[in-house]
Amino acid sequence: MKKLKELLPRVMKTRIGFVFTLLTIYWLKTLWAYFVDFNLDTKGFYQNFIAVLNPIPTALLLIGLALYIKNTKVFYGLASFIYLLLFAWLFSNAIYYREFSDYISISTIMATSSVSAGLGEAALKLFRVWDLVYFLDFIVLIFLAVRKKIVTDQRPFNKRASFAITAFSIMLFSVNLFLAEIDRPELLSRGFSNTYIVRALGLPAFLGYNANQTYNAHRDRSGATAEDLVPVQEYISQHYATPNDQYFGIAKGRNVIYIHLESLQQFVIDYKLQVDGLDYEVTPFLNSLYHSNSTLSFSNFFNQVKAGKTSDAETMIETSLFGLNQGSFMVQYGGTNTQQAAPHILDQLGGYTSAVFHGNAGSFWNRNNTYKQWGYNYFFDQSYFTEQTEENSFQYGLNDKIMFADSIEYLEHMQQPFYAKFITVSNHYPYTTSLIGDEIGFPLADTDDETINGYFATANYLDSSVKAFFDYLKATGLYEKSVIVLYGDHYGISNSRNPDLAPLIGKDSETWSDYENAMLQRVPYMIVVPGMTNGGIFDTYGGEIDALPTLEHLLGIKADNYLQVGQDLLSPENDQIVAMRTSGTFITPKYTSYAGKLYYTETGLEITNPDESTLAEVEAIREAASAQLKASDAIQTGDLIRFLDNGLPPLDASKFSYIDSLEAELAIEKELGSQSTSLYSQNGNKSTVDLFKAPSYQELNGTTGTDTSTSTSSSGQ
Ligand code: GP9
Ligand code: MN
Repeated sequence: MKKLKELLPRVMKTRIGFVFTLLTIYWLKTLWAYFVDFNLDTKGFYQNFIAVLNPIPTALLLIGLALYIKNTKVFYGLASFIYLLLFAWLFSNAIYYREFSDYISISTIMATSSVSAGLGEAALKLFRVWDLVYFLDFIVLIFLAVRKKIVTDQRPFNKRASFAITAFSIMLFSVNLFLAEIDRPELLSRGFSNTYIVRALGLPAFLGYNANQTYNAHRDRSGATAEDLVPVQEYISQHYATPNDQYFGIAKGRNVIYIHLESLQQFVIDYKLQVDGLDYEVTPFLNSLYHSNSTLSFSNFFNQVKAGKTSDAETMIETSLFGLNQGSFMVQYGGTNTQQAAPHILDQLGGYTSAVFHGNAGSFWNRNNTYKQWGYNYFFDQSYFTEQTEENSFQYGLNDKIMFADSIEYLEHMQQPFYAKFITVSNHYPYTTSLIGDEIGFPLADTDDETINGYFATANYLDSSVKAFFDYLKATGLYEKSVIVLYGDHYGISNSRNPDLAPLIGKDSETWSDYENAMLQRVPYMIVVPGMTNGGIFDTYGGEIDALPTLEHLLGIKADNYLQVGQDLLSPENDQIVAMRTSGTFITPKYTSYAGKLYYTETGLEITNPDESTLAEVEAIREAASAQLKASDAIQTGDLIRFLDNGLPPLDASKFSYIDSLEAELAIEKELGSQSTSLYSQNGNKSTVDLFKAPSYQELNGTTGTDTSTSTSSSGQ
């Protein structure tokens, strides 16, 4: 301490010393915030290294600007002022984070109500004793000032040297950006989550990034008027596919349970992996659902995501509108646009309570903000579940069996009917890190690509997690009261890896084509309606954009009242044109246009010289696909639903909070008393948590790790 008292005035004697002192203090305070206040969710040395580095470049750049000033007073004033701004931004974020588990964005600042919710009256409550750490430097400064230890340097800093400092900080920032991009490719173009940006580039850079995004969104939005609704509404009414009488309303009033099957592709359904002459069925449970009479299964259902991946799939499933051509809709618009998503529609029309269960941080893909705009009552993210360890999770979150198991205590307190979505993660790239211990046993494939090799084992784990959850639904009786929808969000094996996958699915790596890449974009889509007997496998061509209208019609809700661009897949009027997000790319039962090439869908034959009539036919399809995307984009980027008056009352997103959700559920249960429809109440106020059982792979298959159910002998080959 004594040393510091001596050293500090000495260092601060020069202007550059003063700048570096401020920089060091800011850096230390940021690290304090990073590791005490924020949950940056960093994993491993590399990510931590980037986090420790990132406060320096921007702070040096900004505080260093003062060095250009000649006048002594102005120099010290400006340097301190910039430092204070940086500090104020850091500290407000630290406080805000305690309430919202997120960082302050431009739209938060502009929406004064939520700022005051975060930083107004309640703010005092959010202060902690430890916050004194943030103010230690001011105490030292006052002390030094009183002791007259502060001296100023009258000599202006060399112009060239000032420039060198600026250049150096910009170079440091580039290094920082480069390291961050290595850790997370496409960080800036895809966005992912505020946490990702902050932990990679720091708070000031996050503000710049967010400002730029907000500006772009604002520009499109402010140019749009109610007039723009006219062509969109026209498109939607012309494109509407009327319900199929046979299925309309068959699931009316039931709970809706969505199971998001991470990265699961349709080729896995009914697939058997051959290893050492033995066949291993990858998804035995999903296969049984696929072939059940109580399931509406689809064999030509395509993912339509782009860079927003999971978030694009969610956007389509919940709103029947596409993600963006660039980046993620949920990240860029999800938290601010007026939207009419499934939870809100079902709440208004059927009194549904809604929740999402997901074992990753709530800020990923900006879910915590988007879900409020979608009308989700509850969002049970990572913070509600068992603490994550190396054993029970990997970089994308908690393992699925544990996520399902931990969800039960919250699910059972939801009022029925409910709309609940479970987002799985274990079957996520790289497919090698999520399974350990007793879950290991399903064989790895034997190709040159490790990613492919691990995919089947994680898919099998996902399958047995889903089975465990279904067993629970059956044990509690929720099963008969629900309709359960399962969908794969997007490919798990990327096109560049497909040639290596080819031999496993009976294809040739050498002749592998873009047609085959296109066909592999199919994902499972199954609607389980317990009690129904006229299910089956439909070969209708469709995609994620069609899921909501399909569900609405099953629930007896006409979809044409909303700005949804998909079509009911059970409707005889369905056009069967699957528009992919990349322009000019589409799939129909007859033609496939993918990666700039045209094919016959049935045979895979490339059409290199189309005749006139083929050209005309293909052109008409191309136009239809582009009209669908155009209508969707107009709605999304123009925020057109804000102008819509279709009788659905506007939603007040600020009334939702995803903190203390169990308490909120219990309060409602208590208030309703004997009227409560939660499973817990219906079960005589007894918990059903014990009814969930998820045996591990080894418990199911014995410790040898060989499949006992479907193995066939190799001797006949
Ligand atoms: C993470 C998860 C993964 O929360 O949903 O998203 P993805 O990487 O598949 O887009
Ligand atoms: Mn995904």
